[in-house]
Amino acid sequence: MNQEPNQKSQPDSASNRYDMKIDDIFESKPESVDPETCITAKYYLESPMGLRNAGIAIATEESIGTWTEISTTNDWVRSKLPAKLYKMEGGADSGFVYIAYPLDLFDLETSGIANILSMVAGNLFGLSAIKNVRLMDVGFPKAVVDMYSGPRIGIDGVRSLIGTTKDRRPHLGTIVKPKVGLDPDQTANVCYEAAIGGVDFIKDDETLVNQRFCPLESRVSKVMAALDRAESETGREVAFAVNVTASPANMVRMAETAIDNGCNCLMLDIVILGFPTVEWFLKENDFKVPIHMHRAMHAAFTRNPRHGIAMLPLAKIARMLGGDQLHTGSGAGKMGGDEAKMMELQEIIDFLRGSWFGKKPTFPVASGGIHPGFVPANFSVFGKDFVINAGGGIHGHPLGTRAGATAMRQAIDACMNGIALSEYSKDHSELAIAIQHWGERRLSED
Ligand code: CAP
Ligand code: MG
Repeated sequence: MNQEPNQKSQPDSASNRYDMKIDDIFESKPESVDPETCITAKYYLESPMGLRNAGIAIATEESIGTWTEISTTNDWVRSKLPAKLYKMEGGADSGFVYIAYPLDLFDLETSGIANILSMVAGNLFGLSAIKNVRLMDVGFPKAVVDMYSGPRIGIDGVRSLIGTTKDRRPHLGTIVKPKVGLDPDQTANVCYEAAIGGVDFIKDDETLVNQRFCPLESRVSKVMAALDRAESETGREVAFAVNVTASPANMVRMAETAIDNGCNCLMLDIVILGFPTVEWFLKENDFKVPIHMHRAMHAAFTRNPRHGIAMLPLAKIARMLGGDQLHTGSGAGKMGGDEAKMMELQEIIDFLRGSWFGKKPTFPVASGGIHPGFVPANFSVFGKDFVINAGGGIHGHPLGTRAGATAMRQAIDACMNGIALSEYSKDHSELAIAIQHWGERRLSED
């Protein structure tokens, strides 16, 4: 229900401390907000001061106001820079507010994503008069999106690397497990087994970088040699995403080392790195390999449905900065969730693969607690254009990694052919053993 801000009634005390005239902040006609000249943000909030005053507080705090009247604002500031509360949906004390931040507010050239986040996701989370607030979505105009490369390789590029341009099936990925501890030779052996078993993609786990027990240079050269050996037997290239999450100077050095040793994919833990570092790394370097974006730490602020930052804004930033693959959450797994979570997931998937100011699409990655029995549930959410990752779901197969990868491929093939796992497993033993071991999440129509 759209409740137009009522300009007549005076806001209560909580908001009129802000040094703003009401018409500075309210855009009473949502259609008059020009999305080409603003960054827009949608927030869910709960506040005893009411939806409208809470929206005022955010718009004011994040643009030109503060908590009290000040004598130093001038007419130019008031005319050019106020953020505008332009739409509200919901009840008196909770619901959604939409705020437009004029591009003139930002330092897009030198500060970039840092400055954007300092406004649309800054102090507002700590405003004491707002009980809960969650950034649900952010809208970037073309002028902002054009400042970034977006995915350089994109879904089609990753598919042509792996050789699935024609059959466009989901890519099968795995994470070397144990997540840390294997030496380079042991890591290479796990990768060889997974490649022979049928994976398309292997990644370092998010906590493995260049530890003494598995130095990056040695790991990459041995793994790539093992994958070359597997390719000579299977005819299939496998991408290996090397985690280079580190301080900027070390990231570049490690990425160069990885590339020099044949690496064909780089992985960044984007939340841990921080978006300005990701922005810098991808703007200053083009390693000409897919960039796999892991989102470890995201749950610190994406998980609570009433407070924090939803995954959709992170997904938009990730694609804009240049992520070729992005972890999105799974349709079933250890980090899956309820109906609302599934709706959010669908929105993220649709965005990543949708058209967006000419940017290449980003491969959504389903991961976390996935095993063959969970493939149909993920397939029903993601369709074919996604990467389905299984770590424990491959290396925990009773017959080992190779059989685990084969079982996952069999589950994918069953879904591609519209055959229930219970049927398909009758003549695919690795799948049958996996289902016996972990069970399966049946779809209602099975
Ligand atoms: C999966 C994983 C990934 C999670 C991250 C892990 O391993 O390697 O980091 O998928 O979650 O460490 O949990 P398993 P998300 O397959 O063994 O669970 O993809 O939701 O960001
Ligand atoms: Mg992991």
